[in-house]
Amino acid sequence: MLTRIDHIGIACRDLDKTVEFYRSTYGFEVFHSEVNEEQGVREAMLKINDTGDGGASYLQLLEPIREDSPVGKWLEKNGEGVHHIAFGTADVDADSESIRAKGVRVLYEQPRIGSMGSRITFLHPKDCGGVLTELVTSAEPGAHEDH
Ligand code: CMX
Ligand code: CO
Repeated sequence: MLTRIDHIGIACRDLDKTVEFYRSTYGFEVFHSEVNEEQGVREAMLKINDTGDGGASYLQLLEPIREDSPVGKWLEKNGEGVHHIAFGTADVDADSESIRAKGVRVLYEQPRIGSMGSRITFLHPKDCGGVLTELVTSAEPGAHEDH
């Protein structure tokens, strides 16, 4: 069951500058940052609020580390802006299978590793009204200490 908006993914060309915009404009601080080689991004997670399911909602600021990555290609075509939304679930495997059974293309056979050791998959934007949609199951508390 999908129980929260886990994050909104925002594509940018300069992560440090974008982090500074969110800090100076809204007062949001970086909760966590990392490079995800497989996804081709350098990213910062800004925690906005806790959620009723025990999780939290974030902004995920994304700078491509390769031009031919999903975010690199998207930036080239669209410029900076909202790239995807992500729903949180306790069981990404079950939810991706049930959504796949409804005829929506799930991009990965098995979930992959996302921010902070989470497990993630994506639904094809062409099957979701033009919205690239991610499903996320957070790592167990304590599984990823690198905040
Ligand atoms: N939102 C909405 N539509 C998108 C999109 C996005 N973010 N990215 C691509 N599309 C659309 C394109 O506009 C294009 O539509 P048209 O054919 O009408 O022009 C179509 O999808 C195909 O786009 P493309 O540029 O040819 O790109 P690809 O097919 O190579 O890749 C996708 C598209 C969704 C398969 C790829 O972006 C992907 O695998 N995404 C999942 C991984 C990802 O986004 N990782 C970065 C974030 C990591 C994280 O959140 O942790
Ligand atoms: Co994301």
